[in-house]
Order: sequence, then structure tokens, then C-alpha cells
Amino acid sequence: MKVLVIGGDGYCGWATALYLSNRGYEVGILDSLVRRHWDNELGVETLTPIAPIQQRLQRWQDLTGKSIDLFIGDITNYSFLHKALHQFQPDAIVHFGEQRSAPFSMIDREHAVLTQVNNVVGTLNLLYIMREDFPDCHLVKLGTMGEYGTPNIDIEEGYITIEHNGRKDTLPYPKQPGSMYHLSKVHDSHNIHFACRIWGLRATDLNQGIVYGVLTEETGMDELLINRLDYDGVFGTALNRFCIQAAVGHPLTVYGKGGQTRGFLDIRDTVRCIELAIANPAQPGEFRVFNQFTELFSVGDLAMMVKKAGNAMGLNIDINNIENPRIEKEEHYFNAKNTKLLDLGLEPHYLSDSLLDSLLNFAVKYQKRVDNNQILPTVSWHR
Ligand code: NAD
Ligand code: USQ
Repeated sequence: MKVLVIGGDGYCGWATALYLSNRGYEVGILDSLVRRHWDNELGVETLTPIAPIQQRLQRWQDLTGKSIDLFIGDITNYSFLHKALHQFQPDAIVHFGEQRSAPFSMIDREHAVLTQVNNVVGTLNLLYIMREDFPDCHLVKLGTMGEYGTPNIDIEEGYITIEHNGRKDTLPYPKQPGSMYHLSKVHDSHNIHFACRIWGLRATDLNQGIVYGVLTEETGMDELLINRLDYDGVFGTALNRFCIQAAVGHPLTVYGKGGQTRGFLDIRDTVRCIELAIANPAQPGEFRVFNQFTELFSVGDLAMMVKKAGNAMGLNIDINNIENPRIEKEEHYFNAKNTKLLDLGLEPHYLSDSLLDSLLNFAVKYQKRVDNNQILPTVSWHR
């Protein structure tokens, strides 16, 4: 089976491409490398030294004998995308290739427009090519749990059955995203749903929670295969950031009261979830939605867990509840369903002391690469 991984030079995409290649899928990576460019523009670097994509792929081939095709270009460029897809002829497309940072999208108007154009137009181009030339191809699209926001009722997987004035229907679950980035994912979901309903395409929208960890079986095989691990205030995400902050003796940056609760998952489960979605494709015309996370945590509780694990290793760790740069609920109800991937066979790697130890040790190993000036948040949601 041929799988094209769009965004395969990024954090989730790189781990997924190698995992699928290792399991016998014929894999292609398509990436514009724009994420490396945004890092340069912001003056930030991943904690880990990542090799150029060509070197990464050469090393993978040398180690395993497996080759991965590479297409460098931007999916908002229709003619490039058209050519790449016709060359590769995918059976499934895994689409990670978007601007994925909420703070980046909230810097100013330009960054909001860039985010929404990059994400919405890229996905739209993909849908049109699939409609014209690859109608049986299965689109596996990375969405986000943040599409739902934090409603005061249970969050279902994509759809909710509603009774209204004596009539009943199952409808898309209401969306209340908290950033211009999360909004771009809502727009994508609507466009993909339309393409399935009206054109009969098949798609799975994976509403993923926050990913943590860095090692997978494949990316751990060799230093040249190392994955990115972001810690800066724009692209770094909660748990990964806390572990790196702990390693360099920076107080953990809990925003506001810290009661913000989100879905989380280990990167080893991200790659498995993608495989489960590919191996069990949506039906023609079906727009399937899975909530892709394994556990719920508040950011305050995560900080406490990192402090405890770090203390046990002899690290001295403070937690700072700093002023929240975002506009979001800091204490709220949050109960989201996540049974669909479990029903397909996902066996979660739950957050454990050993994972925290390994992530903390990993961060200690690369601590010299940390620029302390990049840790505090600089982007504000406030006017
Ligand atoms: P990332 O920034 O590490 O990787 C994204 C990759 O996509 C980059 O290599 C980038 O160069 C590429 N890309 C972006 N726009 C492109 C375009 N127009 N054409 C071609 N390539 C393009 O991000 P990530 O953390 O790996 O996230 C991957 C996907 O998963 C994103 O869609 C994100 O929204 C989603 N997601 C991530 C997380 C997380 O915690 N990291 C959580 C939930 C959902
Ligand atoms: N937070 C802190 N301290 C920090 C960083 C974040 O308290 O140092 C808080 C934020 O205020 C927020 C929560 O932690 O309440 C999550 O923030 P985050 O930066 O870890 O994650 P988020 O902005 O939601 O975005 C990340 C990925 C995005 C993905 C999303 C999944 O960057 O691509 O879509 O997680 S979810 O959160 O489920 O929508």
C-alpha cells in the first residue's frame, strides 16, 4: 500500500513516515520545509539537532534497506501537488502539512492570514485533486481536539445526536476553537465533510490532542534519524516544554490557574493511530471523525508530575503560575470520548514515571542547545 505523508519532515510526520516504512508500507514524504524556515525567522531551534531531510532519508535507507520517496514543495501550489500525486499514485494520504502553532497564528494579522491560507488552501487543493484523479484514495487528515473548545457538556467524536422540537438528527458537534490556528482546522473539517457528502470522497479527521515524547522505535535507531522537539514559547507544547524547562532549571511556565484540561498522547501512539486509520479506511462518502488522545490532564497537574519526577532525579524545580497570554477558561468541565481508536485496537502508552524520566534525561542530554530567552511566551491573545 502506498502512503503519502504530507508534512513528513515535521514532528508527527517524520515519526509516522519511518514507522509506516518499517511496517512495510511504501512511503513517500511531501514537505515544503517551511517549518524549518519559520524556526529561522523566529530565531528558534528544536532541542534536538535535526539533519536535513535528504540525509535523514539516506540514513534510513542505509540502515534498513527501505527507501522513501521525497517531494519537496508546497501543497498550496496546485501544479506542484498535481505532479507529485501523479508521480507517487497514493492509496492513502496522511496530511500533517499545516502551520500548527496557536501562538504563531495569533502574532498579528499577517500570521493569522498565513496560517489560514496555508492550511485551508492546502487542504482544498488536496480535495480537488482527489476529486478529479484519486477518488478512491483515503484521506487521513490531522485535526485537533481544540476544534471543540471547552463546552460544559461531554465531547463526542465528531457528531452529536440532538432532539429539537420533537425531531432528532445526528449533526456535526459544535465547534468553539480558541485560536486562529485551531479555527483553520475547523474550516478544514467543514471542507472535507463537504467533499465527502457531495463528491463521495472518503476521509478520516483525527482530532488529535497534544503530543508528547520524542523517541519512537525508528527515530531512536540513529542520531541522524532524531526527531524534532520544540520547547520555545511559540512552537513548544505543554508537557514537552515542562520537561525541557525542568532540565535547564527554568521554572515551569503554567499559564494562569493551570486548570486548563486537554487530551494528551505519546508520540508512539500517534504513529499507531495513523496506521489504524489507514488499515481500516473510511467508506466512500464517509467523513469519519476520531478523537485521538489517550488521557486527559490539566496543565497544572502535568507540571506537578514533572516536578515530582524531576525531584526524584535530583533536579530542583519550581512551578510559576505566570499571567496567561491566552484568552481561555482556566477552570472548566472537560470530558471527551476517545473510544473509536481503542475499538480499532489501539493499546495506549499511558504517561508513566519511566516516560517522564526518559524525556527528562533526553532534555538534560541536549540542554546546552536551549536558549533560555526563547522559553517565556511572547505572543498575547489580549488586544
Ligand atoms: P510540524 O510543524 O512539526 O510539522 C508540520 C510539517 O508540515 C512541517 O515539516 C512543515 O514544513 C510542513 N508544512 C506546513 N505547511 C506546508 C505546506 N503548505 N506544504 C507542504 N508542507 C507543509 O507539526 P507537527 O507537530 O508534526 O504537527 C503535524 C500535524 O498534526 C499538524 O497538522 C498539527 O495541527 C497536528 N497536531 C499536532 C499536535 C502536536 O502536539 N504536535 C497535536 C494535535 C494535532
Ligand atoms: N500552556 C501552559 N504553559 C505552557 C504552554 C501551554 O500553561 O508553557 C497551556 C496553554 O495555555 C493551553 C494548554 O497549555 O491551555 C495547551 O497549550 P499547548 O501550547 O501545549 O497546545 P495548543 O496551543 O493547544 O496546541 C498544540 C499543538 C497543536 C494541536 C493542539 C492539540 O501545537 O498543533 O492542535 O496542541 S489540542 O490542544 O488538543 O487542541
